[in-house]
Amino acid sequence: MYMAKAIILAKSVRHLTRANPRVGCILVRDGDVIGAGATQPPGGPHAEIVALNSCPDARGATAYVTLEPCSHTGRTPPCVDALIKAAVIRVVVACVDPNPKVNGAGLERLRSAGIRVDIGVLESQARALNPGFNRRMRGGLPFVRLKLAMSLDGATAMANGQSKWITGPMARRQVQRMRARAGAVITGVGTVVADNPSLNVRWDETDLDPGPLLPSDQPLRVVMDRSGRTPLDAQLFKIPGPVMIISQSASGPTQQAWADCGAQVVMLTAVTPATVLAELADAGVNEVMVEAGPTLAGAWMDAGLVDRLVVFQAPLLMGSQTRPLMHTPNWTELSDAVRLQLIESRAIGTDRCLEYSVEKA
Ligand code: AOF
Ligand code: ZN
Repeated sequence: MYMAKAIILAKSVRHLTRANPRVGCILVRDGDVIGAGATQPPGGPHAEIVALNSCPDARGATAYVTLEPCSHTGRTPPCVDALIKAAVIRVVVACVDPNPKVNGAGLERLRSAGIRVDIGVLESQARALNPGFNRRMRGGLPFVRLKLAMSLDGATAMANGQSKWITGPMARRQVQRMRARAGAVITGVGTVVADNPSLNVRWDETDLDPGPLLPSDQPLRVVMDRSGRTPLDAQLFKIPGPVMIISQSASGPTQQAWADCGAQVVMLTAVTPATVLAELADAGVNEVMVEAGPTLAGAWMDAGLVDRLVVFQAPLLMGSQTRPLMHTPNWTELSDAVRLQLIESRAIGTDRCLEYSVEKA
C-alpha cells in the first residue's frame, strides 16, 4: 500500500524529471506516513531527499522507494548517505536502478550500514514509470511514442492539406499531457512549414493544471530538417523553451541564424529517425513523442523505432480525396505490414484514443 502511494507520487512528477527517472518515496513510522517526496528536475533533490526534508525527524522510519536509492554523486549527493544519516531502519525498494553507477551498489551500501533492505515490491509497476530511462541506462535508445490523429476512415488531411481540426478539444488536451511527459517532441520541417506549430506544453489547455511550467520544464522541441528549410519566423522560436534543429545540409549562415533565434543546431551526416534518436539519447532524453505528417510518421514506423502508437480517431468521414496516416513506399506485400497490439482504447470527448504497442521484428 505504501509502495502504491510512492508510485502515485512518482507519477505526479512525470512531466518534470527530464533526464532523471521518476521516483517516489514515502516514509512510514508506526503505521503513520511521516514524510513523502518525488524527484525534482535535474540538479534538484531526489525523492528520498524531498521526503526526508518533509519531516523533522525520520529516525526509526521505513522508507518505501520506487527505485533503488542512489549511491553515487551526480548532480546531487548520494541518497543512501542521507538515509543512513537520518537513521531509517528499513528501506523497501521496488526495482534496482539500471544506472551502471548504481545498479545494486545502493542496496549494498544500505545493507552494510545495518539497514534492512527489501526489494521487488510492485516491481513491474515501478519499472513501467520509466521505460525510456531504463532502456537508455542499459545503452539503448529513448522510448518512442508516435502520435497520430485521423478520421474514422484513416485520413489525416484532405488532399489540399486542410486538417484543422479533425479531433476535438478533449483529444487536443490529451496531446498536451503527452507532450508534457516527453523529454523531446519531434516533428519534421514539412509540418513546421505547413502548420507552424508551437509544440510546447500549454497547461491552460488541460484540466490538470499543476501550476506554471517554467521554460526549463518544457520538453525539448526537435525539428528534423535535412536541407535547412525551417523559417526564422517560425512560431516555435517565439515560445520560451529549448529548441533543437537537426540538419544535414543547412548552410553556415542558416545555422547561425537559427542559433541567433535561440536554437541548438546539430549537424549530422544523415538525418534519419535512427541518427536523431541516438543524438537525443546522448542528450539525456528518456522519452520521445513524434508528432509528424504522413512522410515522417511513415519513416519512423518503417525504421522500426516506434514503441507505442497513439491514434486519436475522430467520428468523421473524410472520403477518398485525402492523405493517409503514413507514407510507407517500401511496404508492398502484406508481409510488410506491422502488427500492433492494442493496449488501451478509451473515449476522449467525441473521439477515441487507441494506444498500441508495436511488436518489433
Ligand atoms: C534516487 N532517487 O529520486 C532519483 C534517482 O545527477 P543526479 O544526482 O540527479 O543523479 C541522477 C541519477 O540518480 C539518475 O541517473 C538515477 O540513476 C538516479 N536517480 N535516484 O535515489 C531519485 N531520481
Ligand atoms: Zn538519489
